[in-house]
Amino acid sequence: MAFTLPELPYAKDALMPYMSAETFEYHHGKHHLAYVNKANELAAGKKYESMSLEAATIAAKKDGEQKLFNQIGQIYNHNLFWVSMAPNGGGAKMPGNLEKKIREDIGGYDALRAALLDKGTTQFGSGWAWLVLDNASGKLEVVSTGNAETPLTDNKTPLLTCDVWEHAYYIDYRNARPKFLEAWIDHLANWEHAAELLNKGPIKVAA
Ligand code: MN3
Repeated sequence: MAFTLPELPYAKDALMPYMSAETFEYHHGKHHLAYVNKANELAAGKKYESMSLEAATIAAKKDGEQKLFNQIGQIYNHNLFWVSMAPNGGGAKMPGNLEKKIREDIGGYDALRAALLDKGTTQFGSGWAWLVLDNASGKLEVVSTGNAETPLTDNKTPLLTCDVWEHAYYIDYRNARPKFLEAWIDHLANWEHAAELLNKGPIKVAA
C-alpha cells in the first residue's frame, strides 16, 4: 500500500461551527479515502508506488498518466488542506516571517484575503485556492487550480490551500462558496503551518 489516508490533526468536531463533523465524515472519511484506494489500485506494480507522494504527483503529471495523477494529486492536495486549517485559526494575526513576506510580495493581509476570496470564488467548477511560494522568483503568490491540479507540478511550493470542490462546503454552506471562503480565511486558515513551510523554503522533490 503506497498511499495512505492520514489521520486528521484535530477531532472531527474541532472546527465547528465553521466546518462540521459531518463534513469531515464525508470529505475525509469517504472522498479522500476513495482517492487513496483508487490511487493504490492504479499504481499497483508501477514505479509510483515506491515514490514519495510529492515525487509521485510530479511524475504522474510529467508522464501524462492523467487518471493516476487525478487520484494522487487529490491525495497531495487534501493532505495539505487538512493541515491548512486549525481551531482558532484565520484572521490577520500570523507569525512574523509570513506576515512580513505577505506584506512585501502581496501587499499585506487585506490584499491576501481579497486574492484568496477572488481565486476561490472565480475558480469555475471544482478546484483549489492556494498561497504558494514561487520557486523561481522566491515570491509568494495566490493562485487557483482546477480539479486535481496542484501548483506543485508548476515549480511552486504550496504553503496553504482551500478546497473549493462542492463536497468541501455543501453540507455546511450549501451553494454559498463565498461564505465558506470568508469563514475559512477568517476562522480556519492555519497561518502557523504556512509559516513553517515558508521557513523550510522551496520544496525539493527527488525525481
Ligand atoms: Mn475535497
